[in-house]
Amino acid sequence: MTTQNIVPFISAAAQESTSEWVTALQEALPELTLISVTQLSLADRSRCTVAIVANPDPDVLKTFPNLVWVHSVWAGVERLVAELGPTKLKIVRMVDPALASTMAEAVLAWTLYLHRDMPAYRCQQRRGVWRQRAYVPAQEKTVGILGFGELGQAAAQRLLPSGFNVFAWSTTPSMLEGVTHFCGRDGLKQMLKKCNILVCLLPHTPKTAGLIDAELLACLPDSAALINFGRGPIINERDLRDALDCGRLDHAVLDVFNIEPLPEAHWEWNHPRVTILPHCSAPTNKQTAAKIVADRVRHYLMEGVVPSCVDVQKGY
Ligand code: NDP
Ligand code: OXD
Repeated sequence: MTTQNIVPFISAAAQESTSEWVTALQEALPELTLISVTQLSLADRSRCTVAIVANPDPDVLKTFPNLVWVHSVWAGVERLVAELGPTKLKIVRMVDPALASTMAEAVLAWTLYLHRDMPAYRCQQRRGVWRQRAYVPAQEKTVGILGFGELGQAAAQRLLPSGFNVFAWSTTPSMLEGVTHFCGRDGLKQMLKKCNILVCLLPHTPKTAGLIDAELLACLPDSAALINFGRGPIINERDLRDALDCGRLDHAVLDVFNIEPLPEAHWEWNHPRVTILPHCSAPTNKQTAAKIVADRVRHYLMEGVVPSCVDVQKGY
């Protein structure tokens, strides 16, 4: 086996998930040998310039002195960026249209859940209450999307045909037809005033950590709701709890948390205004993802071209 024929898979995840990834990647790269890091000697490791990773232990990455780049099978790479610190190693993250489509479906599903008052009807059912609530058409509701990258744009494209007004907030203005765009903190406050449902699809970076705080939550109209599919630390947890406790925020659908799995004793589990999801809004499809990774690794090994990378200064 020559070294350029070996592509290591480096993961701190459970053995079952590692084996599934190695199998999917091996099928997508039949001309190369995919190997879990545990099976590679130090000599083999020193000859690798590219690796495929899933939240790897940074100490294990250090046993690969000649790595030029790693391809993360995760879309969000904040942990890898933080754990590596200043580094010359290039990080490529997962961008997969199938993942974006799955996320867009989740955004539509949970937007409709909130729009059609499902948490309130569930609560009425528990109490044996037969009461029709006022129906407000989607055309009279605004969904605001925080973060308008691969996932935010796919979500907007799924929301628009259902009739919602769609607003978006990001660093760079986007030109997606039918979407009203906002930038900057003032722009965000302006946008929030109109959002009945706020969807967070931001990456977790030093600038977004704790971004959604009491001041911003107070900008939302009465009975607004929040969906967080980005990362837990983007929402100030204490401010979220206060807003839910006093009913300023009607409901929160949370898929991502400061600590995952969410600890058993955590307040969010039993809060009547919270719906908990176990980081399942957009599971990666290993087959489609493996093909994307394979194309990039193959192109690099043949042409020496490293795909477009995460900006480690910005953190995404
Ligand atoms: P992208 O990098 O494509 O998009 C990120 C967006 O956030 C861009 O529009 C960017 O703006 C914007 N943004 C970043 N920082 C700021 C800021 N400080 N102020 C304003 N806008 C900002 O990422 P994706 O859409 O692919 O993914 C987003 C996140 O979703 C991931 O980082 C991950 O955390 C999460 N995720 C969650 C999953 C789940 O199952 N819950 C699954 C997959 C991803 P600009 O481009 O203009 O700089
Ligand atoms: C994520 C992912 O970043 O599932 O959450 O890829």
